[in-house]
Order: sequence, then C-alpha cells, then structure tokens
Amino acid sequence: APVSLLSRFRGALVASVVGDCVGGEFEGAEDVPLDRVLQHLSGLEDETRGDGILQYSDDTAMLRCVAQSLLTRMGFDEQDMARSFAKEYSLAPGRGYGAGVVQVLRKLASPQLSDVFQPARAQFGGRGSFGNGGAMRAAPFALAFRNIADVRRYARFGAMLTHSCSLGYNGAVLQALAVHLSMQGDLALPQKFISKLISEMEEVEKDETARSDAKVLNLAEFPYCARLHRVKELMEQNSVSIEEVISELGNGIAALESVPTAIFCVLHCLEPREGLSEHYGGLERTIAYSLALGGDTDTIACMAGAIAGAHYGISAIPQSWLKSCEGAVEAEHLAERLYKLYNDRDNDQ
Ligand code: F2R
Ligand code: MG
Ligand code: MG
Repeated sequence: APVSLLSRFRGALVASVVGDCVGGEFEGAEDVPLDRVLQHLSGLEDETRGDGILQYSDDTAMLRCVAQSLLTRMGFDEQDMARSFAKEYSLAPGRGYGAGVVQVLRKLASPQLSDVFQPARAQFGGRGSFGNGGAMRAAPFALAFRNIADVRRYARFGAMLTHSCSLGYNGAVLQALAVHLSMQGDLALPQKFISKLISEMEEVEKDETARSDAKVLNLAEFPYCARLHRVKELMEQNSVSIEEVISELGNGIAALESVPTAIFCVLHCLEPREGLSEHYGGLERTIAYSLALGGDTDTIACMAGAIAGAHYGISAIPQSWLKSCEGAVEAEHLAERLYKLYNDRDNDQ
C-alpha cells in the first residue's frame, strides 16, 4: 500500500529516536557480532525484561530542540535554536555529548552572546568541528521545508551553531537531503536516489571553503561526493562484507565517516540480507545492520533510521521497539505538528 506523507513524517522522527536508543548499547564497540545485535533487538519484544526503557542520547536531545524551535518560530531562528540547545544541555548534561561540543553549549547559554555562531567558530583552534553532531539532528529540516534549496540552506545554518567546519555542516546538509528525497518516495529507485544526492552534493561542495577545508584536512576533492560514489560502487557489488563497509565508508564520529555510511545502510537493507532475520522488514533490517557495523552506532542508526522511516513510514516500526524507547511517543507528536506546518506553507515555500 502507498505510504502516506503523514506516515513518512512520523516514521522519520520515530525511527531516528529508536535508532539512537537501541544503538546506544554498542556505541564505541569495535566488533559487534550480528548475534548480539539480534539478541538485543529481540529483547525489546520481551515485556517482562527487567532493564526498563532505553534512554535516548544527545542525538535525540538535540533533534528535539531543532524540531521544537522550527515549530515555535515557524521556521529557522538561530537565536531560538541556540538557546534551546543550551537550555537542554544545562538541564540534562549527561546524555553523552561530544567532548568538544559541550564548550559551545556552555557558551551559548550566556545572555551576553550576540553572535550565536561565534562559539562554534572557536572550536578546535578555529578550524571548527567536523563531528557528526550537526548531521545527527538534521532530519527535522527536511520536514519543515518543502523546497530543497531551503532544506539545504537551513540544515547548513542549523549545524553551524555547533559545527563550523564545512565537513561538519555539509554532513548535516547531506543527511537532510537524504531524508527529503526519501520523503518524496525517491528510494523506490535506489540508483536514481544516490545519483540525485551526488549531483546535489556536487553543488554544495563546489564552495570555496569546502574545497579549502578538504585540502587542509588532506581529503579527496569533493569528499562527500567521493564517498557517495563509493556507496554506489558497493551497491553494485554482489556481496559486501561489514569490514569492507567500514574500511570504504567508515563508522566513526566524524560526519564524513558516518553520514554516507548511514545512507549505505538504508540502501543495502532495501532487500533481505543474509544473517538478518527473514521476519524483519526493511526498517528493522536497516537498524539492525547499522548496529552491526559497530563504532558510532547510536548516531549511524539514528541517521539511517530517519532516512528509512521516511521511506517505510510509521507502521514499519514494531510497537515493541517504539514502546521500549524513551522519547519515541513525543517524536511522533513532533512529527504530526511538523506535518501541519509543512501543509500550512504555500506550495512554493
Ligand atoms: N560523544 C559521543 N560518544 C562518546 C561516548 C559517550 C558515552 N556514551 C558517554 O556517555 O560518555 N557521542 C555523541 O557525540 C557524537 C557527536 O559529536 P559532536 O556533537 O559532533 O561533538 P564534537 O565534540 O564537536 O565532535 C566530536 C569529536 O570529533 C573530533 N573532532 C571534531 N572536529 C575536530 C577537529 N576539527 N579536529 C580534531 N578533532 C575533531 C573530536 O574528538 C570531538 O570530540 C555522536 O556520536 C553522539 O552520539
Ligand atoms: Mg549519542
Ligand atoms: Mg554517537
């Protein structure tokens, strides 16, 4: 049956939260046997299990701030979003934030601060962060804006509040674009989906700053495009090992090492895969596979979850998973409110 747009909105935000919550178990692990992943996920179906609800981390905490700010301000307002991040961090600093970003969040709390982008620019000796913290919270930009140019523009500014290195904010742009295209149903043609992302990122990475950052960091020219080409090559292979995915795409905390990886997880799991339960649908496969890569599992599963949720819709998420994750019900409500905002906008906005 066709997936309604409302179901895609709900699916995107709820699967993102679920990915973060279930992925927390393995964050930082080098080797994650698939058996352990399947055991962890099947444990969610056991209502008598004693370990209670799975807590969300910084990924969801910041994604909620983005969604709430876009809703309250009916669009992007950097002052409001910055204040929202700072307030959330001061209320719950123990959600597993990145080691560097906490300095930005403390500075954003100062009432004297006039340029809210300045603390991010001071990070890492003035180079700015290339972590995946901008990308992990980027999905709501795809739900708040209809026009692809707006999705690109505001995902970039939203990330720049904490990540001023182009590798950091362009990772957020790529993640928001992937959710945007998935929402339009573009994953029905996977090759076309990846080609569209490549041509969008060619425009994004033409930018002078992006080119000079890539040079300074000793990366290939157009680094995101280069990774997306590797995604395309891996999609064309008959079989792909987990080791190959990690060495070709990465599974780390840098946006470049995790956003293309999350996109690959979604594409790879559009079909049944050996080792993943045959009872699983595509969304369950995507989350399980993201965890099996190890490394930054909460964030890769959170980003892959948002893209996959926008494709499969809310009904693809098992109720037992949803009920086991802190913040999943609230994410569904935020998605409904964003859907209303999206529909209230003029078609050309
Ligand atoms: N922080 C974590 N995981 C660590 C363990 C948490 C543990 N569970 C706990 O509770 O203690 N996860 C979360 O952080 C990632 C998002 O990070 P974000 O927001 O990008 O932070 P930051 O600090 O800006 O960057 C992360 C690290 O990347 C390196 N880095 C970034 N830019 C750099 C630069 N220009 N030069 C050198 N290094 C740079 C640094 O090591 C940063 O600390 C998500 O995984 C989220 O789940
Ligand atoms: Mg996290
Ligand atoms: Mg993480």
